[in-house]
Amino acid sequence: MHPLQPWGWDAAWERAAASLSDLANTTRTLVRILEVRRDGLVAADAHVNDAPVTDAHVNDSHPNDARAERGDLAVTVPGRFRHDAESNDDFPAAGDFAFVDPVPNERKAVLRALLPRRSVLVRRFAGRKRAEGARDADLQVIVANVDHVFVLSSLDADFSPRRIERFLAQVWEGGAQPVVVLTKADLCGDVASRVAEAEAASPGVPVIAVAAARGEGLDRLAPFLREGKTSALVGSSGVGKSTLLNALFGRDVQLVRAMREHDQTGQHTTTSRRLFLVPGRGVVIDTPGMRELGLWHAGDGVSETFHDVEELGGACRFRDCTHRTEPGCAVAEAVAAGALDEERVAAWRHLQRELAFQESKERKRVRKLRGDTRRPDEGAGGGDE
Ligand SMILES: Nc1nc2c(ncn2[C@@H]2O[C@H](COP(=O)(O)OP(=O)(O)OP(=O)(O)O)[C@@H](O)[C@H]2O)c(=O)[nH]1
Ligand SMILES: [Mg+2]
Ligand SMILES: [Zn+2]
Repeated sequence: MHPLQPWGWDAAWERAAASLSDLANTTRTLVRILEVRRDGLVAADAHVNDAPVTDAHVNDSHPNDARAERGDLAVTVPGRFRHDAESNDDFPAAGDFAFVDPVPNERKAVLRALLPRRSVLVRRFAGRKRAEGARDADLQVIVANVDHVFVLSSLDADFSPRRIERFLAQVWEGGAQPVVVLTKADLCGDVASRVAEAEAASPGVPVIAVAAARGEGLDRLAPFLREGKTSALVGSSGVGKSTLLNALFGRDVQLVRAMREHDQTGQHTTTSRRLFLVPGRGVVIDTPGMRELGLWHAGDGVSETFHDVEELGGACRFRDCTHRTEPGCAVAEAVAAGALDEERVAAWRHLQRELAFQESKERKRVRKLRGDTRRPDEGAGGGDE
């Protein structure tokens, strides 16, 4: 068995690594990046020592311990990975597989190249806020190479089908499979109708209600949490991502917000993205709370999320119908007949507008990137389009 197999390594990754033949011949060490920190990366490695990596990341010390655990490899990132100011697509993210050059006799290595990503979750920064690790980038790859993204939404006052729709559009676009998880079911008097609302907002996506603090509903997540697969937990701060991870683990590996604190303090209990190897359940990535991922090049994702609106729209008289006041509008007819929620059409329209704006920006960026010859390890990084 390949030592990285529990971390998601498979035959397709083997081929991807082999195709980077110059690196495969000179550099023999492959890693999966577990966490991105200000001072470097924490990785699980395949070749540095002979011990199986299966229990490399089980944290026997204090949860959220700042020190690297025994078995983890500390990887430094050479400056050339930060050079591209337009976009930090090439900057390593939690979940990336990479080649590294080990430092002899130390649990340290230097990043060499990333393997092309299979899927990404990208976050867009509004205005001038910067992504970690990049000088000016307004984009950040939050996690790479995930099979399932659990979009968590709590069944309390903050419940919002519209927010679920926006998360789903991003997940589809990034190439992962979404699963909607409604948390804190114990706090909700009418779980069934909330589930129905969430299902209406996410056609074709499983919707699962859980009360992770009581261990309820976790077995329904099992089909997605398989060995060798990677899942990420996303959602607003306080929805219960870390509580769910701890419940899956069967013990506390991540800190959870103290009970009495309010969710509205703006404080995040989890502060970085991190991969955990959960025995029998594959790899699970906990993330700090995000209300939104922002929308970036999410065209296909919008179509998936709103395929009911778009399917009906195919029967409208005009091809570019905005489903407002146009004659012969099949969507307006469906709304009038009570077959389609009007808010859903408004949400679709809102995303369409944002999308048009993003796409014009992105076309400029792609043109610029094409002419950019400074990029290190051409062909080894990025790979998401
Ligand atoms: N009643 C109830 N409370 C829960 C449940 N799951 C989580 N909580 C509570 O919700 C609060 C936030 O939980 P966390 O797991 O820290 O939330 P998080 O999503 O990891 O938050 P960030 O790390 O800030 O993004 C804690 O006080 C938990 O005890 C649940 O199933 N039922
Ligand atoms: Mg957390
Ligand atoms: Zn129409």
